[in-house]
Amino acid sequence: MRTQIVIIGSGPSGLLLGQLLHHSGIDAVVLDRATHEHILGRVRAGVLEEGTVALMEQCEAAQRLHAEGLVHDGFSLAFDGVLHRIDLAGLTDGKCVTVYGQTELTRDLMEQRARNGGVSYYQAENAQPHGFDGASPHVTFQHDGVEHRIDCDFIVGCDGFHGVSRKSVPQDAIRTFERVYPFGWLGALAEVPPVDPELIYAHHERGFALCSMRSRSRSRYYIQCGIDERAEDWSDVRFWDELRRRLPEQDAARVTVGETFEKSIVPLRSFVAEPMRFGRLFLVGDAAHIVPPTGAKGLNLAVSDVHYLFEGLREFYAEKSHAGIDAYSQRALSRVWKAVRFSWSMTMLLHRFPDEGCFGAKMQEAELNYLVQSRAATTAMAENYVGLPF
Ligand code: RFL
Ligand code: PHB
Repeated sequence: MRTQIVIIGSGPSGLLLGQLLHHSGIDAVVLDRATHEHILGRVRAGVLEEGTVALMEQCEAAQRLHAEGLVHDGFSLAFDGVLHRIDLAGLTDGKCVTVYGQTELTRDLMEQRARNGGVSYYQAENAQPHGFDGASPHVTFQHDGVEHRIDCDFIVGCDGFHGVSRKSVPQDAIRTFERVYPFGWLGALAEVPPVDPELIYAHHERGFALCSMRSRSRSRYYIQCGIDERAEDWSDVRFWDELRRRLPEQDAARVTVGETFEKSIVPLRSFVAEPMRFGRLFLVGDAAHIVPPTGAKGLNLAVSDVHYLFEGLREFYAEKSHAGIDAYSQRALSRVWKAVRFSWSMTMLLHRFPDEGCFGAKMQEAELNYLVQSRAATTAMAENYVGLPF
């Protein structure tokens, strides 16, 4: 079999790239080792930047997002028993974010791909990119017990942090940068109205907490926890108690409790692989970089990578120009590092770092106070949170 592009990974970045290519008449095959039910069972990101919404519109997949997504023009920081609202729109010339679950965005893109007759292989085993350092790249994999080989012009690794694409690159061709944080996030969903119409990021001596949502009737909450803890050890009673202890009293009193589901613990990490192109193989999204979720940047960064790569590939096929694909890695990384910095700084500001002692805690307090008193500092936070342009 032959196609123009093989995309390894059917998460949001692989599917979005597939749709954009389809709209430009460029053929792509998408492979994923998981089933599509498994992919749609994962609870992940919730906050979309305007650039992400615009790309969903560009591939005509934004109808449900516009109907069901919640547009937020602000969020709150909670510390010292008080909520401080960050007026995103007021500080950024009217920019907002949209709260719409990654699961729903992925479902919209999957359904659109199926309607357009795009070729996808789920449960593709042992996918392996070959020959990307020369002129004849191809991907091999097994599906339903049958060995497949797809020849192509380019291979795109959209296969997440644990995928095969980055691992296929010779060690001496890639450089990685990493920071692992000494805690995790325990996340839970509950079929209860959110405590506040907007998100609350809470800094507390017991640890960080985040109040988010999926709709006006479904809440998504996170609390900082130990890296070695187990979700099973967190009963609903313990979870709600701990969440409320970390919020200002009057907000804690507004929390509606209920049965939680999808309780799980995620580690927090910053990671970047450079470059993001190796001959005819490109890395996109979590395959190339990871940010801690504190800044709500991971999915949005995957989408800006898709934008740069799509523009490069479109130019390559329409104008026979290599300029866009040659610039891909440098353009993407320039935005990636800024989001890595922002996510790191939000993480450092809001979490409890047991090893940093009293001095570290005082520095966080001083920074939080400065942040909410200085329009310049709040503007910088708002500008990064709504997403830097791409
Ligand atoms: P994905 O979504 O991980 O998809 C990769 C796909 O590749 C497949 N795969 C393979 N397929 C074939 N062969 C192999 N060898 C393969 N190995 C893997 C996998 O099955 C999968 O389907 O990567 P992608 O597309 O780059 O998307 C990235 C985002 O998923 C991620 O950055 C975000 O979820 C991060 N994130 C958030 N991002 C935001 O922008 N805003 C948020 O509010 C936000 N909150 C979050 C988050 C991530 C979280 N977790 C769970 C880490 C909150 C959390 C709790
Ligand atoms: C979420 O709703 O899952 C979410 C929101 C904001 C974040 C991280 C996760 O910063």
